[in-house]
Amino acid sequence: MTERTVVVGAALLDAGRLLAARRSAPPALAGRWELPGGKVEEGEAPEAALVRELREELGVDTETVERVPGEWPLRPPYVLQVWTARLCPGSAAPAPLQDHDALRWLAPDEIWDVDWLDQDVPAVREALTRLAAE
Ligand code: 9L3
Ligand code: MG
Repeated sequence: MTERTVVVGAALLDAGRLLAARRSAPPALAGRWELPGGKVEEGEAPEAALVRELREELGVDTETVERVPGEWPLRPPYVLQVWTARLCPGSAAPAPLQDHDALRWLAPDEIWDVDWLDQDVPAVREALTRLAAE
């Protein structure tokens, strides 16, 4: 039995801004904002899962930069881990292709303007300290 499944989220940073994505599903989470990402598959490295999820969900080419320290509980058995990431040169701009219906690049003073998923708030707070160092 798998007792713990990692969900990876991206603090995608560009020009001193953080990307926030508004979920369109499931109904319980729709309308709330998150760090985009998803479940790590069996045998997949978390950083590879994150690059794959961002390609699927947003149509972008990215690379992970560093792990944001910490791990946050989601609905069991899921836990959230977060990496900072950046767009590769020549990547398309992010677009809400699946699971999202809006995207925003947030400057540090706009971070709390969106209604983040409760479970993402501590991760966003940590990511914000990295945004200030950009
Ligand atoms: N989740 C929470 N915060 C996040 C992400 C990427 C995911 N930043 C939660 C929502 C779902 C579960 O993890 O309940 C799996 O995510 P997804 O595969 O639906 O994106
Ligand atoms: Mg997802």
